[in-house]
Amino acid sequence: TDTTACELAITRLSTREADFDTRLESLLAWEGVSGHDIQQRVDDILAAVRARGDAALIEYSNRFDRLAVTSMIELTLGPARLRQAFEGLPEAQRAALAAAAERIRAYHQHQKPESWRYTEADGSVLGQQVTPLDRAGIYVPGGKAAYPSSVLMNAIPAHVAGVREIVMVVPMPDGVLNELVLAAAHLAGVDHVFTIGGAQAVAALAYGTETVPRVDKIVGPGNIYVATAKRAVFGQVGIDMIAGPSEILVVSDGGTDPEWLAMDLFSQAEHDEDAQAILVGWDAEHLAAVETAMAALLPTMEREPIIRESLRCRGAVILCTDRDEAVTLINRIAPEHLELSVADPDAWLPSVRHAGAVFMGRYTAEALGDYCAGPNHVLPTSGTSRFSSPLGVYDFQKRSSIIHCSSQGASTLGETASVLARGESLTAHARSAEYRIKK
Ligand code: HSO
Ligand code: ZN
Repeated sequence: TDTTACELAITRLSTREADFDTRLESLLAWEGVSGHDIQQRVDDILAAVRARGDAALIEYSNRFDRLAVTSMIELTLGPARLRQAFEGLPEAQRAALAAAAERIRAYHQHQKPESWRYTEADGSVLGQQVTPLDRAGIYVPGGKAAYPSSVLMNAIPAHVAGVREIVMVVPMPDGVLNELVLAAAHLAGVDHVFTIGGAQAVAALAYGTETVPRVDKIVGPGNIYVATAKRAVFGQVGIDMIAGPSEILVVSDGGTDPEWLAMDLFSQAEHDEDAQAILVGWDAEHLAAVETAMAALLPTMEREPIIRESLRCRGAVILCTDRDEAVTLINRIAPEHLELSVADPDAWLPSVRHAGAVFMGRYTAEALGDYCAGPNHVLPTSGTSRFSSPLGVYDFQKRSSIIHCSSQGASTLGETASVLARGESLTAHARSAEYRIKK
């Protein structure tokens, strides 16, 4: 006989089991590496765009996106076209997009690092000057992965940072464009849009062509070809982190409505089959109630097949013994998104050492952060929150060290520098410093 519970396949783990560690490891494992084949094809595309510029871009776009364009003009959208996309939206969408953009801008305004300097007793001044990048390139995927919210999240920090020119690329498969994506570009302060995608778009941004300006850094998600191309051009330009599939870790103390939690897990799982949704708690009955809610809600979901597959392959419900063990799990998993669905999340926060974003309390659904709370939704995935941070204003700026020696400062430092330079047998260094020592 069929029971509802059987309809949901999700891994159940308990920290009490002997093989828990191994099972957790294999659940979390994610290999984002690309094969030799893809590497080779990407290298060819990069070389062609580098050598032949616009002509190669046009050829690849016609081939991969099934177009029939003859000039880059057909692959270029100016500010007027972006504004038109925004103005053509239904009022509710225009208002929601604008409200989200405003909140994201306000949040990132708080992030702006300041230049600083200090003066030493001898009058020497030392400091750090913060400068925005000249140009940033935003990659926006086409098709089902095109998220207007991601356009806002990638471009607004660049704009707030003071980047002089923001260039966006988005493929136009079969000539189809997403008006919401263009409207988001308009709100986010994007200067030019080129309707190109794939490795060829990354190459155009990295090397520049007759039409596409060369940028200093490329950010934004993409498929395996885009990720491989970004890795290959790194060094020529800066890149953001290369993201793995999206993940959520929900920790529940048992006091949140099981349906809310089920839907929070689904909201991550519906992104794609590789996405990961994990629930942790120490109240076995409550965890079972969330599973029951998931089984009941799943058939009502538009993206049921994707959610089902994601939960089956990468999802888990983990029973632990207590709060402390839950904290240990959080830091071990180092999730991209952490929902602390507990009565007193502030009491937990100091023990959370690794998480891309922390959603505090029963009301803070990840979905609110994905769209409009204000913080960035581009976050470190696959455990990389151990050493990296959300995309932010600081990713579009760099720092220059400032050194201004007074005559007395140069004299004092000269003594130290001279000794060290002679130790390295670098005589020009030594003499350059010694000239400035006061007799
Ligand atoms: N959860 C995704 C962001 C997103 N969700 C965009 C909806 N649209 C990765 O953080
Ligand atoms: Zn999402």
